[in-house]
Amino acid sequence: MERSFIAIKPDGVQRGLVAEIIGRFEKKGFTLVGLKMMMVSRELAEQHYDVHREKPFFNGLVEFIISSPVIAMVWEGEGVVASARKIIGATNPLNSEPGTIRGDYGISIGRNLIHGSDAIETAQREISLWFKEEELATWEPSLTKWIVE
Ligand code: DAT
Ligand code: MG
Repeated sequence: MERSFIAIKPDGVQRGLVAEIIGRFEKKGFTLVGLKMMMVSRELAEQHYDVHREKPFFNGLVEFIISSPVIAMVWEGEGVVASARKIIGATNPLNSEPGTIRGDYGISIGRNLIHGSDAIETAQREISLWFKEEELATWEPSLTKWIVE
């Protein structure tokens, strides 16, 4: 079953948006299979954002991610990777549609609240970077038959 790595960044936690953000994925019908609150090490932040290592915003991005706790999650469901990106909205919150998380709650690209994997292969890499296998719960909610035909 498809899985995505989703993280509420320090601004989302500091602003008290944890329940609101988790609720959007729950209400959509996706299944939460992993969740932890953590201070992120510099090493993990740099590995997570490795593709952006040469970008001018890389150092600021890493400093931001390690500055305050993050909620790291794995969500499961058919099409979850692409769907989560839609729920999250465009990278720059001023361009994100209203109704998306970034569109509803953000203004600045450096304070865009949430991370979501951008492709299935990226999700697999990010999940194994952030979670040990035993931290993930494989389960089928009894509601599934009322959500997926
Ligand atoms: P996304 O988080 O939508 O996948 P990304 O992978 O291109 O976006 O960039 C990762 C994060 O880096 C993004 O959420 C916020 C930050 N970022 C991206 N572009 C930026 C820019 N031009 N200036 C400052 N921060 C930026
Ligand atoms: Mg990205």
